[in-house]
Amino acid sequence: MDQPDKLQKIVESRIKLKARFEEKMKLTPSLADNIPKGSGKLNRHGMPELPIGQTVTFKWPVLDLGYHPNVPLDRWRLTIDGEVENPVKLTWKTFMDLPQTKDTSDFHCVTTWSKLNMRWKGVSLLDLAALVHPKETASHIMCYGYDTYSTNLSLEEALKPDVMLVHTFDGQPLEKEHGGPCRMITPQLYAWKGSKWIKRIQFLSTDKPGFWEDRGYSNTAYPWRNDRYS
Ligand SMILES: Nc1nc2c(c(=O)[nH]1)N[C@H]1C(S)=C(S)[C@@H](COP(=O)(O)O)O[C@H]1N2
Ligand SMILES: [Mo]
Repeated sequence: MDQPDKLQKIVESRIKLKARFEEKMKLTPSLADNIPKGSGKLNRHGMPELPIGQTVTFKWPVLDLGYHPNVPLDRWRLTIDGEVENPVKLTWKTFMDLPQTKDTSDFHCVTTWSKLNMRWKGVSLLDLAALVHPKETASHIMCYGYDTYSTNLSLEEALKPDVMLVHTFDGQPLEKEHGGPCRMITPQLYAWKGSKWIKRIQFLSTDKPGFWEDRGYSNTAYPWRNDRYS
């Protein structure tokens, strides 16, 4: 298939996926909550800019398991597999050939700092899902990092338009300490749901806990409900 045909296929598949998860997505906290808890002006999602218990930081702290894997671009691979019709193993080139999205969003760490208005560029998870065609049975994903990290998400959260695999922050390549060359971001959930140094996205037919979810953190991780621990 040549490039325009491939893009056309992704666009068609994206529309179908959106329709398939529309109803479930409406029931997620960020769309269903009438009284999100927080303060400050309303953000782009119509929610108070600062979720309850959070403080704005202008710096960008580094939080992880302490090991920063080195992933040169020529050795970088992203596997997307599990409950999908078309599993793929992308190289940096095939990843960068996918539709590129720019977005500005916020970052809320469960340790109570929030960094607002971060400018990202990357590939939306919705487009990656459109590429691999999740089977009808697919309901969740598990994301794995090159540092052995893992974190899980429901598809109704993962397919929100601001969930992305980003390679560029503020016009510069994402720094290694923040998960470069490529990490995931989940702006409407606590930031631990976004794996740095992302290596694999596995589609699942049942939910299962990732690294922090297994260690007492909330499975749903919704900042405007102070939903930190389970
Ligand atoms: N691979 C990987 N991803 C990870 C983590 C990790 O330890 N390993 N930590 C998570 C946590 S708890 C947070 S708050 C954010 C921190 O991202 P930052 O270091 O860029 O601020 O990354 C998340 N993603
Ligand atoms: Mo965190």
